[in-house]
Amino acid sequence: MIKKDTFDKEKFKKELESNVRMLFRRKLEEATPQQIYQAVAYSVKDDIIDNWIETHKAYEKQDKKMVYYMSMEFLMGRALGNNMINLLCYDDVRETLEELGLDLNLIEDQEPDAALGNGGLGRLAACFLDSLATLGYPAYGCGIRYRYGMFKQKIENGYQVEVPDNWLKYGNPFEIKRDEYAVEVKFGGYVDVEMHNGRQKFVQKGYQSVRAVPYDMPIVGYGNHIVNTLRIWDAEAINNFNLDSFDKGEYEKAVEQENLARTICEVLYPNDNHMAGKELRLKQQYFFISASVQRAIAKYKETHDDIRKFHEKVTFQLNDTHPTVAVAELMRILVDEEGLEWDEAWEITRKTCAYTNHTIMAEALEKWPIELFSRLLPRVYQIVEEINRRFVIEIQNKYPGDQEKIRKMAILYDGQVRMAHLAIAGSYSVNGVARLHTDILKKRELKDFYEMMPEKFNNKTNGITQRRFLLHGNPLLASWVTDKIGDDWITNLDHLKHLKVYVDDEKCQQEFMNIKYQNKVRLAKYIKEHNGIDVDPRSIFDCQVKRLHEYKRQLMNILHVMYLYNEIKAHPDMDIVPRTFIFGAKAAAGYYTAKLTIKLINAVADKINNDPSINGKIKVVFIEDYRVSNAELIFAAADVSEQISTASKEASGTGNMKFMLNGALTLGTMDGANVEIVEEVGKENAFIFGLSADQIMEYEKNGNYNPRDVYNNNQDVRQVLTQLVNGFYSPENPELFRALYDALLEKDTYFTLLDFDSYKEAHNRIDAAYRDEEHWARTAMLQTASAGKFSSDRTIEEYAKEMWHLEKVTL
Ligand code: OAK
Repeated sequence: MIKKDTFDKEKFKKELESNVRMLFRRKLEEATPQQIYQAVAYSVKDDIIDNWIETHKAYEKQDKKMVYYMSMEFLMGRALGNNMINLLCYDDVRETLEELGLDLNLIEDQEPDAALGNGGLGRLAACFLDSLATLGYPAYGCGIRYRYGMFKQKIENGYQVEVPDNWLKYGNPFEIKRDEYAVEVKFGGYVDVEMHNGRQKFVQKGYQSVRAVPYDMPIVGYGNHIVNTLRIWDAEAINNFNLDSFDKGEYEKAVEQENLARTICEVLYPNDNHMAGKELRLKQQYFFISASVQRAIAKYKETHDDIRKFHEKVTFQLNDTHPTVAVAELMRILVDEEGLEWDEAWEITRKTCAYTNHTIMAEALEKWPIELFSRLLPRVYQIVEEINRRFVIEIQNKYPGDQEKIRKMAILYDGQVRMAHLAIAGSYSVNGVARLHTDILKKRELKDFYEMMPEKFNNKTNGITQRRFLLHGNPLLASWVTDKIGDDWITNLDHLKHLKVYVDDEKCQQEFMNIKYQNKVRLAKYIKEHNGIDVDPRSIFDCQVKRLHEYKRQLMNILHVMYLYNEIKAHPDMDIVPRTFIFGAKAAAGYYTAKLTIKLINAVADKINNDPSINGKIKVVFIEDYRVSNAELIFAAADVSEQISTASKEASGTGNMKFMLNGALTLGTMDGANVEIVEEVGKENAFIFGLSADQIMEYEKNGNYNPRDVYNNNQDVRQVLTQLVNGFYSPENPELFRALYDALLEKDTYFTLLDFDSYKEAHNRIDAAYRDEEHWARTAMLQTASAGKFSSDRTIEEYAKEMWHLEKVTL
């Protein structure tokens, strides 16, 4: 048991009043909910600060190795509730606020989500920071302080409309600007060679530069007084020019530098699993990497005098290829600024960097045109050229005369810089994020690299933090679990297995399902407020919430709903367990098919929800602006978790784990981490369907799948497809969904039609299973009881022990 810190209610009330007075010149009774949120947040921050200072002192004193988790994205969600949970004061604060007539839930709702990420990769980074702090590992998250995070999604007339996310509008009470650590980052210009002490020195000249200024956010460990740091960089103009200057060149340069500083951190690119190839994006990458690497080296040098041992105290984890320019930037600093020889610098770099791959989607593979890369980063490009030259020699030595290998593996090829190849060449570790995914990397995507350097490759199956996704998101279930098995699960999720002795206990089953019911009521209320739709909490809540992407097959889900609707219309007395299909998904702003799928879901929802003849047997809900904060409500309320990606395409998935932890049964393909989920819970306790990854890859290789064969032989499929183009769901424009129809019939890249029957049959199994209340309750409990493996604490322990070789700090 972790002991609670002492909490002084009266002191907290006084602080709150004083904060409202100081910040807003108001009395508590006069303050707006937003002002009360700010005041509470500042009180909580006050609780954090001393621990934050002490943690960093301890790191310095104990001189432990530090991981820098480099990521373009940190999808943090809200901080207040999470910080209070980890400070062990959540219930105390809630009670104290109640005494003042205030509702903590409403106060938490005032905080905008810190949505500095798109989806899986960004949220994983956030879970990892929580686990690193909770486990006591020295760590920094390094990222960008986007002025606008992931856009807010509005649904207008069924269409997604993107609204800017001005998350900093009221300021961010938890962050601290650290002007003292600002550094300069240079772009463009050219490279000059100068002689220094008889040695050639490469100097960038004629560049534009910005001032990178870090903002620190505290990452509170659970109940251990540790506070790590998420450091996000903002860009400011370097104001070293004279505004009165009549020198036209100077003046123009100054204006350009101002513009550069203004644009660099303006907005997060809203693409998930997709590379847009925009120049500004490369600027963002180099901006935060150069700043982070410069700062990491400066910090190291404050307490160490031998740069050759840098890798003994520092490791850089590269979250996909987006931060890969770190490999070259570290080389640049070691060679140009620290004066090391190439070979020494390369050894240090290779021992410092490690790369995680998060997708096998070809369109996500980062490749930058050499023209752009070398223009923007002239010195860094020279270094990449040299890395490539030497890497090609290595390949030649290993495979003499094999030109094909060079074509496939070189870093520079066909006018492009291949970032994954740079990452692999410059790292000591390359990992996938679920067993199946890592196997596919080894066997297919990165086969040549695996064969050449097998020792680098390893798997780290993803995980999620139970502190946010059970303790905070599902307080009823969390306290029930604690009543049954104690609270060790909060920091050791394996303990959940002790719930297994209760799965056959009827009373426990009832308690468990009663909690699920209350969470469904909570979500139903949210849906009523936000969508104006009445949903029945006794219906099966069947949920698919994740980014909208063709490979994730939201389209297959809605096609199946359309099929069910046809069935009910054709057989009005059909006996079916009422079902509420819940969707939540943002589509990238420029992703046409994804946006059209959102329109289709909403069109189907409108028609079905307003058809009294089906007696509410099925309902469809599209939750607007799916994000971390409303996700917590959805996971807690779900009966069925839809994880239906085309096998081999979803690297891992983490939503699947959040649903499982909250007792939802998986309806899924054998893809990503679903494979391991099924392994933990037992195949008989999940609804598995569809082609296997091997089968899919076989079809892809042979090109012998023709969706028209399914269309011709399957009456149900034919009917729903026809309804896409006959105006059934879009009478005002029958052709509206033509693009979806064509994509399915012409190619069906993601095997939706081929998997449809098997998917339908899995849904039938769900219908049958739900009728046996006792069995369902048992199976639902088993999900929670089997979720232990999927804690990000386990994942981080694996990274820390097997890759990073970190030691825990002691306070
Ligand atoms: C985003 C942009 C580029 C490349 C990958 C991503 C991404 O979000 N990938 C996702 O990462 C998650 C965390 O590892 C996985 O669980 C998802 O399967 C994967 O799609």
